[in-house]
Amino acid sequence: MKTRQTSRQALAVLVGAFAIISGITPISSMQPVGSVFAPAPAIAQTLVEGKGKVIAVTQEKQELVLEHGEIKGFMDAMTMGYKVSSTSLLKGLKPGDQVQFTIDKNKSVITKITKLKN
Ligand SMILES: [Cu+2]
Repeated sequence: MKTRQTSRQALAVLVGAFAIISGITPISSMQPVGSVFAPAPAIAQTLVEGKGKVIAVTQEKQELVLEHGEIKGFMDAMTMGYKVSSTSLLKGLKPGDQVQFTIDKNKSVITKITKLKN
């Protein structure tokens, strides 16, 4: 008896939750992706993209020296060393390669590198 009551209550909760979820879905699908969950755009804003040429690759130090062009809103054109978020990002890179890269401004770390055709 007690068990049956409990499972009935549980079912009612499930049905209620489903109704709430399906009721919200049409509203949230009208919003731009990410606006419902605020943290996503805030994280995206710390990422900036740049283009440059690989000067040196230092696997041991997890570092890449780049001669890069101006990165709007972040820094002017210069040659400098950057840490990378993972050594796997350095794989296949060699001096002279043209690359496009994404930097996390807060950590000053390269999180993504794409090799461009020379
Ligand atoms: Cu720089």
